[in-house]
Amino acid sequence: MTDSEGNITRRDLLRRGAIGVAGIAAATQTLRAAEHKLDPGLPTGAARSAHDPRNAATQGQVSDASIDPHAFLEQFDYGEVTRRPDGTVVREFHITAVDREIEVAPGVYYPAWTYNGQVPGPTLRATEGDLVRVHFRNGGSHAHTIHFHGIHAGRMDGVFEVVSPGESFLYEFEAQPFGLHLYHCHAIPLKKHIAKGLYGTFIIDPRTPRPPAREMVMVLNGFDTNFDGSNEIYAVNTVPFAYTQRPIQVRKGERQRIYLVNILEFDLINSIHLHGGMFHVYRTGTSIEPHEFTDNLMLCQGERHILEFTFEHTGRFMFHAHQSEFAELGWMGVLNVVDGSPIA
Ligand SMILES: [Cu+2]
Repeated sequence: MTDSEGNITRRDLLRRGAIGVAGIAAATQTLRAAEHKLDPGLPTGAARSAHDPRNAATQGQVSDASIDPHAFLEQFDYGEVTRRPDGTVVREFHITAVDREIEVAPGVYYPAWTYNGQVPGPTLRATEGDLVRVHFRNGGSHAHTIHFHGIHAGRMDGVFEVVSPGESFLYEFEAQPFGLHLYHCHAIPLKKHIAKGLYGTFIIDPRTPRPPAREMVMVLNGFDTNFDGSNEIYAVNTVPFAYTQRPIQVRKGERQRIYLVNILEFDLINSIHLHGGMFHVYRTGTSIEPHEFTDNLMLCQGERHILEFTFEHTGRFMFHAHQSEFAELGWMGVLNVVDGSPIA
């Protein structure tokens, strides 16, 4: 239960069925909370499959996450749309930075900094050539910005024009190039402003749309719940094991398109491994031709790619970080492939 210095390690906590520790007292409290949430019908120490979702390191459900991980998968914010006389589409988005405590695992609360109260921030979506206008208001207690990846003027880059609490800024640029981008705060210390939750996905669709598919956004993130400069929790879309406890329903024969963004702080690399199928990789989403066909992909910080795959078999298939430690601390999910009418 302790390391050579007598401290509880995150791995030990994991084995005991809890994560998130701010000192031993808090850890003990967390363990008690977790024990209360254990399934009473399970015999103590009974041998269960290591992959049984009930063996996940968290038990029970979060009740106050900033997002519903299942709804978030398919939530796209296209903004308020108007058209200029020359036909240009204008998309207006409103984003407010808000300090908010969120429940990142059952009983584990994290004092996040958020865009619009949620982590990740809303998934913004435009089409190549649109005029994007983002009305940013800083309702938080620290200075923030929004730095968009993509092509735009220096003043719109969200680095040097820092927005103080109570102030606003209008970001305006043409959406280009098409691809899978992201946005995040660029105030310093950068590591802190990102790790606290100020990030989101920014999709620019090509003028000629991609083929029909079931589309999902997966933001790979984590939380340093004891502020020691490393993550105690790893997740897809904030809530660890959300898609293990409740698998994502997928139709056999239907094309799946994942917008995969790695915004994990503290760990230099992250990865995704898919079971039972192989995926095409469109690196940074900036090509309509795939670059690679694989079942395992590594992503550095800020790297993001579009993945496409179609299941040929029904059944439950895991997807997870291939760093086993990340998987066991929350970055793990299940796709439940069923027969049905594919849409593509
Ligand atoms: Cu910030």
